Amino acid sequence: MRSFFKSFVGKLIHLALMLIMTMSPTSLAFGASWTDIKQIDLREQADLQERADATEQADSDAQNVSDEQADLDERVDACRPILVNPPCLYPTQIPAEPTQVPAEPTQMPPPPAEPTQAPPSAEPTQTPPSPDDPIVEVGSVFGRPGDVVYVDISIFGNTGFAGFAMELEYDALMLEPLSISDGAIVSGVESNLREGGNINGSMRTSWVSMVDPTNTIGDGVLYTIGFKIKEGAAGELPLTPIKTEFFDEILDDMFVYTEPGLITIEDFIYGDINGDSLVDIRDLILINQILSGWVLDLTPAQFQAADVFTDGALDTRDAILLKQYQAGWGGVLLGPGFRVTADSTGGGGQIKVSVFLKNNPGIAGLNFKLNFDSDKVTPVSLTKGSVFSDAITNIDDGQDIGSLSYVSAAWASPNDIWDDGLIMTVTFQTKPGAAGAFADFTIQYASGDIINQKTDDVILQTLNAIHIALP
Ligand SMILES: [Ca+2]
Ligand SMILES: [Ca+2]
Repeated sequence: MRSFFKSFVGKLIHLALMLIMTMSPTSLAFGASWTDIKQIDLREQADLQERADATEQADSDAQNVSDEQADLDERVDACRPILVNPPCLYPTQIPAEPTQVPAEPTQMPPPPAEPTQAPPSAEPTQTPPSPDDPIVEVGSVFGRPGDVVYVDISIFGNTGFAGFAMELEYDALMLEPLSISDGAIVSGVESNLREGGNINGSMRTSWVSMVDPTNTIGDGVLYTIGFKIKEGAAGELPLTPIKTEFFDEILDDMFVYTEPGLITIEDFIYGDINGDSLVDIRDLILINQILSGWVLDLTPAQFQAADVFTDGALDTRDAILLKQYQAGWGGVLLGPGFRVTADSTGGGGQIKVSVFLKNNPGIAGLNFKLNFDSDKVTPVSLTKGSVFSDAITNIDDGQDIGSLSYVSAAWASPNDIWDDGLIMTVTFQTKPGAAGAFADFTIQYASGDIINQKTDDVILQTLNAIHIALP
């Protein structure tokens, strides 16, 4: 086809030249010179050549298209065995597909693996977290910056255990654990606190019955942690059990339901009327201004702080108490509280420890412990005072008072009582070899232990008898 076209064009050029050559010079005289004709001839030749080239190019293009089609056909044929898989027509996508295909199967296996992993972890967690199981409860208490508060970790609904391990999370910026002591139902609780150093917000405790490796039964306090509330602490500080394991004597899990605790920081300090965290002469000036009828815009917290003789009114009794406190009188309590005194003037190696209630804001129910160091002293007798005189103590059921590790008192009434005064006096005998040693007598109670008739918590400060030289 191409060669035929070429020869045809060649013949046309030859005929044109012959025609021009046979024309007479006269016939040329009509309008064009010989030179002109020559130029026309050359232009025509160029034009013809150009067309020939274009034809050749078209021919070449057609050949290319034909070649590409053949190539495409060839690839379609190559793809046919893979059935309908259009992307394989494109060489760049062909490698991509196969690499995606194996990738998918490798991604697929994990999902079926997960469901098989889930059931074993789901099974143990489904059983324990129910209040119908034995409950391990972290106590909740109130306190102010600078106070030491005691938090009980107790068990209820105990089905019997031979060992346990617990991890309790607390806010290390706000709280500093100072002590850990055994509760009523186990002794010898170990803790990372005993190792010393920074335990950094995670207190670990463990206990294994070394004496008798059988189940320990009964409900009560496992151990008690003493926390110091750091200066600047505020708000509610959670005490969260993050790991709790109990095992019985045949080494089976005893699943327990855990209840976290809370240390609530009181948002005012009795006597600190201007709220600068200090009770000083500035507060005394303020109470005098209040009593003089100055119009001061007191907030509810400032009013509560000023009502140090807690009767719901600001009067001369509050001012007198604040002045006595400023003057450094011993045993002055600003706001409601327990005051513990120790008197060893009776001789005979005995010391009388008395618990008083001061600035009573109205109490309808109360339950507290008087803690003492049972290595150094033994309680020998107890007499009740004028306030809560019908309270029940832990010796009223006939227990041997000498075997107690603390003295507890509980009292309840349908109405608030407002009396101040002596609650009880416990006489202690110094143990042999402990004379001259120092002992602490401290009050302990938790949130919910002291309430008014509206069942609101009543917060009592504690002025404990600390560092008492034993007779
Ligand atoms: Ca102040
Ligand atoms: Ca008052």
